[in-house]
Amino acid sequence: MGELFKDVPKIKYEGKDSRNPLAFKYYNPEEVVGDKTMAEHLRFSVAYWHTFTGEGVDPFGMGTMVRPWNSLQDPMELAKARVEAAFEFMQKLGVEYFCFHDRDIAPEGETLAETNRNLDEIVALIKEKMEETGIKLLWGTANLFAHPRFVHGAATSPNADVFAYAAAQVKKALEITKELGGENYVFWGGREGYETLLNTDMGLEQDNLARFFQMAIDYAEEIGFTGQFLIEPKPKEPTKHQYDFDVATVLSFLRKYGLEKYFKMNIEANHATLAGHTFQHELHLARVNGVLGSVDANQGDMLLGWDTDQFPTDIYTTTLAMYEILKNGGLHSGGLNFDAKVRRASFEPVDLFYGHIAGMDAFARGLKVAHKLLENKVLEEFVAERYNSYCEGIGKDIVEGKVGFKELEEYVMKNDQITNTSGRQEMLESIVNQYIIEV
Ligand code: XUL
Ligand code: CO
Repeated sequence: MGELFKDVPKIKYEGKDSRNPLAFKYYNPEEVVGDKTMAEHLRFSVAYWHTFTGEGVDPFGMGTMVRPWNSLQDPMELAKARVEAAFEFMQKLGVEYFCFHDRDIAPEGETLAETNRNLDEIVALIKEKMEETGIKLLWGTANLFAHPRFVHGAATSPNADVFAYAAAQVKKALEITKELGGENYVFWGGREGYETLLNTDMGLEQDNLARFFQMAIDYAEEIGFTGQFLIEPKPKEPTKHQYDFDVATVLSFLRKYGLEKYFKMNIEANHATLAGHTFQHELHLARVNGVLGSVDANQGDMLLGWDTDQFPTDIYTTTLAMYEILKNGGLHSGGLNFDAKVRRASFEPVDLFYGHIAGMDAFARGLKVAHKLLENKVLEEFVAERYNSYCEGIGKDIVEGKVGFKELEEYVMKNDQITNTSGRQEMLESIVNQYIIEV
């Protein structure tokens, strides 16, 4: 089809004084921050589904997106044009990773065998493009929620034939993720949840979900797929109650079934806020439990109660997110995947660039602020000091397991006049603001 985004040149870093909307103001891929370049820290990824497959449909109206490939009728021709578009887009943007669901990249056929043949054809084309451009696959996944067969769920469906179908689909998705050198494989719980407990055997459904994960682990081992398995928590939508509600729920699920050593988490900002948490809370909880694997970088709208998947532009949030990521020693095989879509009214192809530039600049700025906060040990020293009572005396004895209730009562009998110190929340918030403004 030739060049598809004709009016858009390669996006360059022009610095904070630039007024060119098609340029980065903060994201300078080569710039070194601490011990790595920005590109190495941030590992940005484009989400195939929103950017190349999404049409801008909402419950009140049809698709609005104007795309250079819209005129193609044949589903395989359309799929091929999207591959061309994806690689042109990612090269122009300077993003090195992408993520996809199996059904984003190739259409379903009449049978599973035909669907798999469609996939193979497109995967071969994607592989060629990856070799040509050096762009890599951050993660692959399977869409186990869109087709009507998954109306009651996939691995948690009451219908065993659906469980089997989902297994066959994930088997193939693992194979193509391996074929394309995918660094991770994601399970987002699609329709794995329930609408009403009046018709649901939650115990069996959760046992089956664990069985399904174990089968995926076994098959990955069999084919030599060594990428990281990730679970992406979300509390609701599409089902009223999703089993992978939040980080805490997923951790307890994994531990119950002895699966914890095989999984890390893919934390999505909008899912965190839907669960009543901040993005930082979910990243922090995953980090302190050693399971912060990757990030779906987006933001929700606090006035709307659903998963709006907007491009992340809130620098306060990206700063605190990057703070957690730096404290995690980076994302390792994970990355910052823009699971984000342009608004339905931002329907021109160039809006796809504006959305990603906004997100990349917001995270680049967040990275620099977070790095400075850490370098100057601004919060670190305050937190260390706040818990200092556990480094000596009775606190040290508690931590080292040397005392029980009897010894503690004995201690308190002699030391029952408590002195507390201020938590200084407002002072700390003000310092974070100062860094955001000045760095
Ligand atoms: C849905 C969602 C998914 C996953 C991949 O809310 O975030 O797109 O990221 O299946
Ligand atoms: Co997501």
